Amino acid sequence: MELADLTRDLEALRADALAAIGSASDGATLDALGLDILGKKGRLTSVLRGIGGLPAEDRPKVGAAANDVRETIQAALAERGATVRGGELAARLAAETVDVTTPGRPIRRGALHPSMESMREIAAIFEQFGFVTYESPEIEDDRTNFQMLNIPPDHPARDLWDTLYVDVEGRLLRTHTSPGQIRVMQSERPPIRALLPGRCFRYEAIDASHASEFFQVEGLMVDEGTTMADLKGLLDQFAKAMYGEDKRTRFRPGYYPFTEPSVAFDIECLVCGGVGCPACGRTGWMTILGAGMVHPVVLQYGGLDPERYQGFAFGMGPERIKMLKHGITDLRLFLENDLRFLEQFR
Ligand code: 2NL
Repeated sequence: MELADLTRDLEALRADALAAIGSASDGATLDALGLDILGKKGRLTSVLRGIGGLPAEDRPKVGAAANDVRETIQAALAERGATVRGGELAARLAAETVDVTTPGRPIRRGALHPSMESMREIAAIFEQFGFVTYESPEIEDDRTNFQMLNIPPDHPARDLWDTLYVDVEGRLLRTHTSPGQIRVMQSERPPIRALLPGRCFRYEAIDASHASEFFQVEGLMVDEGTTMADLKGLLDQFAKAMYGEDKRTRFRPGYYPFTEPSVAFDIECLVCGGVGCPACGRTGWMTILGAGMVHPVVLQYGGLDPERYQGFAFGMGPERIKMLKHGITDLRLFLENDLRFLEQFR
């Protein structure tokens, strides 16, 4: 082996390597080339194997030339590497771009049923007055649903609540949420401020204002020295919060077996403002709920001493509260689940 041959082989390797590196188009090819040329078992190593056959004085020259070739190739690998890897990154970034300005896919949200929404609106107002919401069973016993509310078995008032019975002796579907208030009185100590929303059931001939299933929201307050004036003030604030601060309200006499005295609570007609129109039967007033002072006998059934405690109670239909607000004239719309009706409350 001659010095000239080795030098020529080295130069050939350099030229060949630079050409291959120059035409490599991706990082993986460059990595393979680097290994093939400069690796332990690479082409440079095999060229240098010939060094052993050279005269001793020629060996350093070949060593220097080999180092120069190695550095040139390393520099070319690094430079080409920077170029192709930069291109690869740019291509990947372009391919994986997320357009943050693309409008999102609309999510179809659920909405509360208007009966539920109405109950929540009512509760939100009374919660501001310190009322706490309770729930109680839909299946009741005759005693709690009727007798403890001063409605004995032969009382004519039972005609007002045509009852749906269940297959268990003495059990029925509650006709109002009042039995829940009895349970609250039995389990809590005054001062009591309870709100009781819930589903009620009656055996009714169904028409625009009667259904066999409906909701009721009842309120109960019991404390020492509670008066009718407290009831009027509270309901007046409720009506103003629900229908507008400018609305006038009134009590007129009513009858419930569980309250004495009993009242109907009216608000000035939301359609005519009190002048009189077909919507209010030309009276100028609309009844929004019934109320009264809790009958002493009912307080006693609730475990409270009527000599010490007085209370008031009120009950309303959440559907009716919403019907008055929106001029809806048929209660059945709340039960039919017709989307054309429900969608209007989204
Ligand atoms: C109405 C009228 C009312 C009550 C409910 C009640 C409950 C107890 C004692 C006394 Cl435990 N009263 N509740 C009182 C007056 C009226 O509801 O027409 N609701 C739709």
